[in-house]
Amino acid sequence: MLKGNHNKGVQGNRNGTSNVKEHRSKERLNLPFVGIPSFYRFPVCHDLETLDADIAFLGVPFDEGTLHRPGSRLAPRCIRDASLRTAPKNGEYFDINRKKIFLRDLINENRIWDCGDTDVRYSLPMDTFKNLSNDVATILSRGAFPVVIGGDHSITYPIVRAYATDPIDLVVIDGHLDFSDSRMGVTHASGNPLRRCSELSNVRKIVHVGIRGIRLTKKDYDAAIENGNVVITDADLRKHGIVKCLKKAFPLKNVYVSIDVDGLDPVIAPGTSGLEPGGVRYEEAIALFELLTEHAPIVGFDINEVNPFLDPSYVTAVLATNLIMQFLFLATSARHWRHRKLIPSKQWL
Ligand SMILES: [Mn+2]
Repeated sequence: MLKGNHNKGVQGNRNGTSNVKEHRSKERLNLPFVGIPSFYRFPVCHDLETLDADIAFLGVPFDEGTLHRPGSRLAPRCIRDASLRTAPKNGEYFDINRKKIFLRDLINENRIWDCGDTDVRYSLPMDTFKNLSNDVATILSRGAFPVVIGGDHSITYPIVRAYATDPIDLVVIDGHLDFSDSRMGVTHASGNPLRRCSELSNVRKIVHVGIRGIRLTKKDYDAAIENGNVVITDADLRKHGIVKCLKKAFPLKNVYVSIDVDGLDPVIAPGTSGLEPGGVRYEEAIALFELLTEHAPIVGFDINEVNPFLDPSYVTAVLATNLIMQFLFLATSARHWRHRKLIPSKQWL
């Protein structure tokens, strides 16, 4: 009974039928459920050595560092899918809050690419980390800004060690410090990445935002304070607001931003393994991006710990797609964008 009017050569009408002319048009609607999903439908780069981009998306489908419920290995694919809802229309984004168009030139000049996923050597996490460091160093060597989609939070250390930029300051939204040194020989899981980063000679300051919960040990907290980290708790945010809290950590330089979605309120980010009541609100995360991008050049970004198994509603993946884009809107329109220092560590090339 599917008798489309186009078969009869009749002009389209308001009954929802198309006409011949439109049917033959090369223009596509590319609805979110149609086609091959790349991040936000950006073009796909199959060979990092030939990458010619300003911004490079990289997936890391790895969750062998998860303490509790695994599944974040499926986040890059899920976030690609969720991002199709927010793929740019007409080669640009319009932000209603700021009444401003973003990313137009970068999109129209093909400066943003999806570089696929780091190759995961399953059961060999250190080999996976080597692949990840190599991928990030290669992206940096091509002059592109990496946007990395995890994976559990253990991926942040192999990313940061791929930089030779000096100094680097880390700003991390997270419910936890992730500053554990070693537990029964475990040193590279999702609870360790910022401790490992602190051991890199070019990492200067670490700023934790959204810390809360009752699982934190005093030993890890004392170690973070002794290292000079700035710890902004959930209670600090409620009492003083994000602006005042973050300004305490200034000045910062060459900022690397890492977002563990468990840093956000589980009410808006239920799909993650490390749930903690309370936490950073969406508006506070955006305000943090605003402050940071106005303050200093940004050198990299990752978002991690989205677990699609724990969130069939997709709300956490959609949150991630919005956070990524809001971050890119602000970073690319900031005056510091052109001064970003993307220097790869030769060790990982
Ligand atoms: Mn974390």
